[in-house]
Amino acid sequence: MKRIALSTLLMIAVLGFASPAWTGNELLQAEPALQAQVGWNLEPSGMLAVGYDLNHNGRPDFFTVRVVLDKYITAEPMKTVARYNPGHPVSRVDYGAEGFYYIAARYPLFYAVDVNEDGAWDVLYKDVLEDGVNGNEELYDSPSGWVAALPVS
Ligand SMILES: [Ca+2]
Ligand SMILES: [Ca+2]
Ligand SMILES: [Ca+2]
Repeated sequence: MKRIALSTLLMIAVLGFASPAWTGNELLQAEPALQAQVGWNLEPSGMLAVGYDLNHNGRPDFFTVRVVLDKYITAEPMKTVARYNPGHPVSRVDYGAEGFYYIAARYPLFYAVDVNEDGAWDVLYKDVLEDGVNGNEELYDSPSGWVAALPVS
């Protein structure tokens, strides 16, 4: 009897420890200014990931991931393309004298945290309404397996 009580207590302790950390969005924060980015990358999915180094140790730890709305090659400079697309992040890859431009959605669809800064995302939040960080984001995945058990939603 005593043993049952103890294991129940343990389970409550474990649940109590695990759930507040992962049902909430403690690791999620609003996207910093795009100018503060340390780099960007096109994901295999075709989405645009922007990295940030929030603790300033030279390694990115926070990422935003956006749907790419448009891409094209033009000789127009970055400044001009950005002016055509106000409010949208614009990325450029040099393509000879021209530029290959990616026009991304205004707000991210995903926010990723690389807690141990090893390059593999540990926690992925989804903001299905793409309306910025305002509390309606949901814990979506742990690509690295860092979060062993995601809460059942
Ligand atoms: Ca960092
Ligand atoms: Ca990681
Ligand atoms: Ca949101």
